[in-house]
Amino acid sequence: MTIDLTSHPHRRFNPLTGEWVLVSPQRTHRPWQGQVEAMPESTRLAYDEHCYLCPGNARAGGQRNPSYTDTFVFTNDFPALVPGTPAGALGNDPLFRAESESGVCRVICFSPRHDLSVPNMTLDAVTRVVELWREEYRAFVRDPAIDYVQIFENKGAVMGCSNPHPHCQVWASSSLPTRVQVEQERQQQYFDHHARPLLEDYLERERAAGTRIVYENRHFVVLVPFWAVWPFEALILPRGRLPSLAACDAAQVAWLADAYRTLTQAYDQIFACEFPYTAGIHQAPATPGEHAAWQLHMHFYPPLLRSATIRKFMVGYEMLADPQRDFTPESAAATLRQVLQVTPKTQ
Ligand code: H2U
Ligand code: ZN
Repeated sequence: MTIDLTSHPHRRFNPLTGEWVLVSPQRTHRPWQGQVEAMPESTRLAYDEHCYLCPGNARAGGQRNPSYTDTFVFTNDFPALVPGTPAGALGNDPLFRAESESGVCRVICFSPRHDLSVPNMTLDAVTRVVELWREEYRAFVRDPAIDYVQIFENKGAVMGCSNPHPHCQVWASSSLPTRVQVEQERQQQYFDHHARPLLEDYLERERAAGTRIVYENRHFVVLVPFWAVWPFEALILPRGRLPSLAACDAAQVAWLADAYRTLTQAYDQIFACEFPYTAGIHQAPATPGEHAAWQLHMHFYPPLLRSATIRKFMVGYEMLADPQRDFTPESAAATLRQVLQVTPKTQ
């Protein structure tokens, strides 16, 4: 017997991570009397003299930013990883394992404008951000001490972002982080069986189904994954083989910027607010080799559920058993498609 994904509780499997999500579409009308987030601030100045990321200002670490005019990258003044940590481990005790880790943490300012963010920057400006990601990744591929480069953006105070000035972070590490390792193993297993990248096959199936597609351009597709956990979780996937940013040509960089900007514009329309999220790129390790099983992709994990002030919490059953959602990924995709028809304003 087949199942009715629109009205019956069911579990969905994430082939990238091996995790399940519980979907309970029958529950979408349950009452809510819980926490309401404070409304995010809406008016910001183009330049804030107290901001440590604005051009010309002093940072918390004491250094002064140049008077930059588009993007600006610097080494994090309070880095979680530092280069040249002496190699070492705790020994062979399986119950108390520890290994040294080294790396580099960088901060990328997207724009000199304190009041902008990706959805209201120009396409050219967002393209320069993605170009810089590619440059950073390529530089770390040449560094034998670095095995992985995690690029991520925390947006909004609700996501723990310390400053509204548009920026992201780059953490380059000497080993593969756990989630990347899991995705690598699962993509490799799939490739070993099917001789094709998992995410390339997945995208083909999604495009045939159509129900979870949000937006497509020449080189990228934005969709709500079948296994989405966060209410408006999304994935940007390349059309065709693309293991990493290093393999992107100029056109792919620009179209990735377009997909990133378009999705965040849609997000801002859902609840008419600056939609918070954590987003980041997963891609092939920064090590030599073809990495044929890998397909670059960008995850978006936004917490808002029902309004600019009501978020989803990952607590209770989610911390102890499986993540759970009420409305389906298909209905989230339909909402995103619908709001995309409203023209957003730029800069
Ligand atoms: P968020 O993306 O979570 O807001 O973090 C901003 C980073 O900027 C954070 O890692 C760094 C912090 O260490 N930072 C500096 O490197 N210099 C500063 O003057 C302030 C913040
Ligand atoms: Zn600023």
